[in-house]
Amino acid sequence: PVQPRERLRVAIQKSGRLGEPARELLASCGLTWRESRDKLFLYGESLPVDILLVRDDDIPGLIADGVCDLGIVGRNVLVEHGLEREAQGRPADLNEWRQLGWGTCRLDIAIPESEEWTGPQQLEGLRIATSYPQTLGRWLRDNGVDAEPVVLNGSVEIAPRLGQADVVCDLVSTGGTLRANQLRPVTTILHSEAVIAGPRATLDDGRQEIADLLVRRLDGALQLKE
Ligand code: PRT
Ligand code: ZN
Repeated sequence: PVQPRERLRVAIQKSGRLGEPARELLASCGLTWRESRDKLFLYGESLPVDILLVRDDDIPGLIADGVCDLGIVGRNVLVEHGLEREAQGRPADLNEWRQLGWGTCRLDIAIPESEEWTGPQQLEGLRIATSYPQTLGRWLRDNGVDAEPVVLNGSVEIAPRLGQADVVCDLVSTGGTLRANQLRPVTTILHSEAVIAGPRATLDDGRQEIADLLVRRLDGALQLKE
């Protein structure tokens, strides 16, 4: 069991694409902080809210385990976590408290440029390189396609050239990376953006009130941006 905590803990990406905008968003809610010596923690000064700086992939697990209360993470990571739990026969534990409108990208199937696209059935029996096997697996089931996910944690786009896979299922924003690898996107399986991830259940020890306050300020900050 997790120790009682009176302060809210929010997990955000330490570096990467979502780290800086997440800090800016929290700052726009009036949160000020000082950095821990090891640079893993930002101690909130103006509100009882601390920030934990982590790899994005760890954010859903940290919330699920009760180590953190909220997180700012891509929907792609959150959905993959939920489907993974489902595959283990466990109930969904997290959901999207808010969508933030930035960090947008698509999880697309991409095939070699030279090939025609006739539809999902074309993927039957093929090897598909991806970092999102659960999300891909759901889409394949929904489309009645039997294909073989090849799980890679980086450099998904070069897998076809290396002969590791036939096609890919990867995140796309400008499409430049796919083009550079002679691949073209043919269908989108998930539309993603940064979201506030939180537990479905109410928080304990007075942290729900702090979370409500933070989310109210977030809503205000998001509205100002519109
Ligand atoms: O170190 P850590 O594990 O925290 O970071 P990371 O390297 O796993 O993640 P990072 O920082 O690359 O991405 C964090 C989140 O940003 C993702 O989970 C998405 O929600 C979101 N996001 C938005 C993207 C992209 N756009 C994106 N284009 N994440 C990755 N990409 C990659 C994509 O995988 C591909 O390699 O960028 C390349 C394609 O970009 P284009 O512009 O060439 O199409
Ligand atoms: Zn990551």
